[in-house]
Amino acid sequence: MKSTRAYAHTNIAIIKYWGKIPGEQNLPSTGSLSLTLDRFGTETEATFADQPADSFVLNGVLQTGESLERAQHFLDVVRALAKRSERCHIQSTNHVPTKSGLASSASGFAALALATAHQFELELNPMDLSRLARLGSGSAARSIFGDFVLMHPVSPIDQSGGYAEQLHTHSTLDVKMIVVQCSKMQKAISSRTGMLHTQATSLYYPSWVSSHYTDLESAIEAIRRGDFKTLGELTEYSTLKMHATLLAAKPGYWYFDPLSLTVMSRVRTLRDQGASCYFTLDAGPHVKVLCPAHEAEALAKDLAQIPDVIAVDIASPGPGAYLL
Ligand code: 2P0
Repeated sequence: MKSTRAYAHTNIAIIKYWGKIPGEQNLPSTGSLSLTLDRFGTETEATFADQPADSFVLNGVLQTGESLERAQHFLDVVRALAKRSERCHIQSTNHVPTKSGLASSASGFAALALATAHQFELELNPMDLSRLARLGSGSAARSIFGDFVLMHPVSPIDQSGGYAEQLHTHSTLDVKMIVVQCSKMQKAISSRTGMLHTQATSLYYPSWVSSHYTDLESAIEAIRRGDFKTLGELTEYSTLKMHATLLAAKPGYWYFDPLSLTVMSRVRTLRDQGASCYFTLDAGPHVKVLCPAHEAEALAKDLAQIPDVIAVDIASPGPGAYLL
């Protein structure tokens, strides 16, 4: 097989993942629940290459340093699983701003997992493909699947869990996610660095971990019932709780900009005026707004009028990762 190409969409967590179980497995300390989007994603091609080490080109730029090392480490795992030794050239294009809190590592490692698993002829079921993607990036485990996705929490008894699965419901919810881009800057603190710092120093971290399970269960239940209001309230609750945990680290830090706060305030004002819309914020300044599909156009139009907003896109629930 000469090369394999795969595409994965980004996903946005409704109930957030933040923090890791110590060890090499990149196991999350919380479960999470996300929506895979039909906008934004990563296309990746894996090719066997007669060269001494793996190479990695992202958006046309040959990668070095940490970015290359993460890809090489991931390929080492795939080679070990496949009991093979070929080196690879990886070519990726992010159709999403990189390192800005728009989950480029989620789509990036999901596409890399799918492309390399096929390239090395690994026969993985979807759950194990999700576990493989998690080794690259926790949120990538969710981008293997489409629509609402549950990342199972890890059991403290036997460490089972740690893989994602599409949430099979017959929900009547018809939602959109409006992505409001608030900055062109790349984030200064990577999610990984931020998580480790938070769990090492934040006064609120133990409560963050112990309270997530209830949020997760309540959100799943809300989706099943088609209860958008409860799901929206939990979306804001989880993101604000996560960011409060970061603020309570030592030193505290944040990913939002003044513009992010302006957008979040506007979402609350629109809600006071009768709209159904709830914000969420990840490890970057962009604000995502969950809303019923029929309200998306009007809300997006309103949010686009906020001065300095860079772009507003309406995303629908999207598919899981696929081969091209
Ligand atoms: C999430 N985020 O649930 C949370 C909310 C950002 C904020 O997962 O270290 O890039 O590669 O496992 O997956 C971003 O963290 O971290 C993330 P690693 P990842 O979407």
